[in-house]
Amino acid sequence: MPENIIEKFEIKHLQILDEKGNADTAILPNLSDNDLKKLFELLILSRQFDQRALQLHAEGRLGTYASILGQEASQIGSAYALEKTDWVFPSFREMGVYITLGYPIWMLFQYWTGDERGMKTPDDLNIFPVSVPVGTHTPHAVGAAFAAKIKGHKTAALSYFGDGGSSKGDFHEGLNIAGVHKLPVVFICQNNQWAISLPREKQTASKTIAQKAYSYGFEGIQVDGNDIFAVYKATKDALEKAKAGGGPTLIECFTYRMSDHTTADDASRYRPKEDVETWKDKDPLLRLKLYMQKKGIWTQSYEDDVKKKATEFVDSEIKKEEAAGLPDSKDIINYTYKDLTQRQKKEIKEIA
Ligand SMILES: Cc1ncc(C[n+]2csc(CCOP(=O)(O)OP(=O)(O)O)c2C)c(N)n1
Ligand SMILES: [Mg+2]
Repeated sequence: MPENIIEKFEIKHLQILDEKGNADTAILPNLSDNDLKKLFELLILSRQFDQRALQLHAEGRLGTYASILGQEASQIGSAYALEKTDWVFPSFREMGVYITLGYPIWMLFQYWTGDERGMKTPDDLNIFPVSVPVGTHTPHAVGAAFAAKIKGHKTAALSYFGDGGSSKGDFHEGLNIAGVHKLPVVFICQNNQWAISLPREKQTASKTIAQKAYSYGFEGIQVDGNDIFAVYKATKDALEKAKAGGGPTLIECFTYRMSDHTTADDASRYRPKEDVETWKDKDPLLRLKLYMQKKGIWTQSYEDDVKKKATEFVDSEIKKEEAAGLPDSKDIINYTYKDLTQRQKKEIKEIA
């Protein structure tokens, strides 16, 4: 009896902009010079935020922080493809996403000092608070997509998580339901090769994370996560497909965590220095800069000016955050439930 193949799949890897700043014009997304400058400026601003957060931590002015260094294109490229009405469910390493959506930077600093008021999302932004528990927000994104489908809203939900997050039950439960109901949801896995000290090879035996989508009946694609054009294009296409009733997509952004896991970690204890050196050449910011230079829309004075403005702006946001003062100590009890329990009423009196 001949064997009959009843299912086949293949995984594409999308790269548009290479390490030398050359772009494949046949598949280049439609981005104006103004868009390119905005992307470049967002990359610089996010990097400045990140560096200042690390410095503030070292000075004891900020709590434990998770750096985004090296992952900026995955975050900014995908967030730039969103419409205002789409819903975003981030993990804890998505400061580039918040910044691209226009989240107040001083509030991001506030959050990382341990002050939860920083996560009181402004009313006009559809982004959920940081999820520190790994992966638990993916079912939330799926739920939001289900609601949008039932209500007939033309919106999509987007969940960000890491390679480590793809091992969680929440990931599989979320993708399964999304596939069954063909929901308008986009899953973005930032495969930065590490989950704290656990390397990608120990996370899963499958060759890509993208291929996991096929188990749930929808498309998965791997993109060069340090190529802002590839990330933007894949996300835009996936969002359009979702809103047109075509169902979910899993996008694996193949990237690298250039920093320690968080400020509480020391990656030099478990990963080779040479790996980090190799990835330096793939820097997302350098790549866009080289492309813009070839196009004649980058000059050194333009970059100096962008950097100066980003530095001044981030510093002024830090001042604003520090001037906001400490939260009311009763808040720790006030927002646990809608109404205070008998015991909480007693406790709150003790604080006062
Ligand atoms: C449910 C849960 N388990 C464990 C942890 C501890 N933890 C924090 S981050 C992390 C690794 C996450 O790796 P990955 O999903 O690849 O994201 P990355 O940190 O690389 O961005 C772990 C195990 C947690 N926060 N939540
Ligand atoms: Mg990871």
